[in-house]
Amino acid sequence: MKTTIPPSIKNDFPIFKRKIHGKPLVYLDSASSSQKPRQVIDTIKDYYEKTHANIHRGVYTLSEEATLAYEDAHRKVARFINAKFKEIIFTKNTTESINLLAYSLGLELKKGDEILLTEMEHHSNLVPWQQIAKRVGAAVKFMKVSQEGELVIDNKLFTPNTKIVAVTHISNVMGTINPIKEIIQKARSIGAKVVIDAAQSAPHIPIDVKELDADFLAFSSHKMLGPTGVGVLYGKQEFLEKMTPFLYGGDMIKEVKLEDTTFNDLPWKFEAGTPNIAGGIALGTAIDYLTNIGMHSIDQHEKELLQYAHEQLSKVKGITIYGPRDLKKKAGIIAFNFEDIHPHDVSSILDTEGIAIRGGHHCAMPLMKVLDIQASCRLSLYLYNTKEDIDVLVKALEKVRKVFK
Ligand code: C6P
Repeated sequence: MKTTIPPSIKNDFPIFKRKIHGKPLVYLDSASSSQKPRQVIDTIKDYYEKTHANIHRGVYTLSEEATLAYEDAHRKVARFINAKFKEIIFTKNTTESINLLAYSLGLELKKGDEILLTEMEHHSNLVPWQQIAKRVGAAVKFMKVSQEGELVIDNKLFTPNTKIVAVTHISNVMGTINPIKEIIQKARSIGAKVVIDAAQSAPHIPIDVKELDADFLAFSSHKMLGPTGVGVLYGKQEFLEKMTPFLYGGDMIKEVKLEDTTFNDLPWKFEAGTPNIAGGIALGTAIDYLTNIGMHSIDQHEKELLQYAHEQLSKVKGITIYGPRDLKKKAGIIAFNFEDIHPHDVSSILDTEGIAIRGGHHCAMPLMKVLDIQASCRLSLYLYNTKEDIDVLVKALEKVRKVFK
């Protein structure tokens, strides 16, 4: 059976010409960061060769061209998730997008207010809330995670004191797809604002913020074929208009007097200082690339590969897989342990076969505790992966077993 996206797509990604320890690269770590197509790499090169100047400052050709291209990238991201231009803020990464919210929304909380998170959050959607809560005296509560890696949604946690609910859309460890529509509705019924960490969903499945009715949504360019150093924060315009900026300085102002300052229109009110112009424009190219292939096709392709990977890995003796057994509840991420071999050792030996997977706590230490493990191996899939990649991995695991026999 063929997968939705043909293996020839790898030709668009120059890195797949590389050999690692003399072997073709099998890249199974896109949840950490994706590889980049030629189009994205060329955009960065072209920009610096032909267009670079600072944005929103000069009234000369180069500055105007750079400004238009950077603003156009915001428009592309807005269309990608069905948002308005004013609702798309470029940040450094998902982590900065969430910090922006924690500092802006979180610092307005009072003693007795509650922030509701889950036990499966990446540290980026946990530590900022935890630390800001300490400052203001708010409480942080957590939705539990079952042994099958699914959220246990307890109505009692949604109280009149809950002001912010911040949840990951897809677990970066187990691939669990959380029922965010249900969570958003519950939050809505108690008047809490909802923050969706879409770092692992926006690159892989179609997202429509209007349909979801999400208040805020954060993701990173580098996990969706774009460059590092650019992140996105979507926020409903009505909320962003009222929020205080997180960073202050140039470009985010309308008028500055020695005594006080008025702030710029959205989205620039939240983009202080010279941004990553080339990176932002190249994110626009990544969005074009993903849109041309189609997010539904990418989703379908990854579902096919996930099923194949599960079938093949389940045949390997000594494998323990974490996360939902029902693959309909799971995205293209598989956390596993192999025999009692440390995930770092598994990863290092796989590297000698040209295979890149991640081993460790995956920046989700509290989840490791819930699963009662120190660490795990993790493979993660994207549009350029093939069934052959899985076959190479499964074969290489036998080599790992031999080394540790
Ligand atoms: N997860 C992983 O290997 P940044 O680093 O800011 O671009 O993304 C942070 C982040 C936030 N939320 C989720 C759900 C994530 O998966 C990540 C990044 C990578 O799982 C690197 S730790």
